[in-house]
Amino acid sequence: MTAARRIVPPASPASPAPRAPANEADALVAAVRAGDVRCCARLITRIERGEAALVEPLQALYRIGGRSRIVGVTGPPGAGKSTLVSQLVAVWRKRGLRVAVLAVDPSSPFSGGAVLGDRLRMMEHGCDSGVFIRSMASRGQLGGLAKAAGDALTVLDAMSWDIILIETVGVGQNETDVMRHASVVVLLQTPMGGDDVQAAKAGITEIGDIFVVNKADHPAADHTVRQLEEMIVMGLCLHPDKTWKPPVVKTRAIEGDGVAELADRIDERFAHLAQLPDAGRSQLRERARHRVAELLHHMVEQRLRPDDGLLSDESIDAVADRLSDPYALAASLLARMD
Ligand SMILES: Nc1nc2c(ncn2[C@@H]2O[C@H](COP(=O)(O)OP(=O)(O)O)[C@@H](O)[C@H]2O)c(=O)[nH]1
Ligand SMILES: [Mg+2]
Repeated sequence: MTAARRIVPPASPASPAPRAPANEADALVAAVRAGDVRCCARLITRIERGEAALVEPLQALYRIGGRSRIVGVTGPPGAGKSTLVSQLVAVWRKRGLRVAVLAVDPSSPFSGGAVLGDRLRMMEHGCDSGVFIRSMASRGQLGGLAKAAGDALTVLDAMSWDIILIETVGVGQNETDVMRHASVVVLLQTPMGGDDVQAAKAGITEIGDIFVVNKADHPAADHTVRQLEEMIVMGLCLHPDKTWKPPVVKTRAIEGDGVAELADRIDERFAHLAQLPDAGRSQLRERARHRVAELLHHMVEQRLRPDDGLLSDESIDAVADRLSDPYALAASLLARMD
């Protein structure tokens, strides 16, 4: 990706004549559109708290988004994701691109220890106004981390960063869900001696558009690269786009080796999606469908909270005591949800 091929101009106020916002939602939307990074950070904090009042601004922000390239980086803990993300940011900055990073780390619920580590590692970008870095940990958000991450992406996307990078630990369903917001997913592996690769075991290889074997300084790196390549040829990677053969890139993130090549491969995947309107379109539809399903799930969950009053203790007791059944109760609750 070169500066000349940049598809998105730097964020600038989209409305030429700023008017006095009628209410708080308008003010938030105007600030985000104008690229106000501090407002954006505050908004993400409110999203993390699960504030219901944000629906209106998020609706407006979603409608003006869609121009950022969203790239996901996932893989097991300690594989070198944060190190690689920081290096990718450096490569893209050199290419003249503005980058936002959302590090989603469910493993640090309270202390934020791992997240703090990520922040420190990325500090070299700390003073660069072309970079925005934000961590999200699961602080018991209502509706879960994946939903909060989706809302945060809506905010970042509305700011028209050239690239939005999402980093998650590839271990659970939550993380796979977060990756579904990305157009291009980079799956990180570390070298292993055995016959198997972690990716196959983790069962998430179908979400990887590009495979990275990091820690290329390790003696087993080439072996792991070959194994991954074999697995891809054998079709075990189950990539939904049959016209795309996921490349395998070897990196040494601590030194930045292979990172420019990875950025090129990411570029190629975006170019591939752009060339194949059907693949690009079906991916957009899949992402939209996922957003709707995720929100619907969240809305139903909210309605089932004890303080909502829809689901009474008596009706639950009736199911527990087998006087009623969960099928009938679920159907009647659905019918009563407006
Ligand atoms: N030997 C080696 N170590 C690396 C490499 N990349 C990252 N590391 C180290 O691996 C550890 C975990 O890295 P981190 O980026 O925090 O991994 P994450 O948990 O996947 O985000 C750190 O100590 C890094 O310095 C590499 O290419 N080679
Ligand atoms: Mg990390």
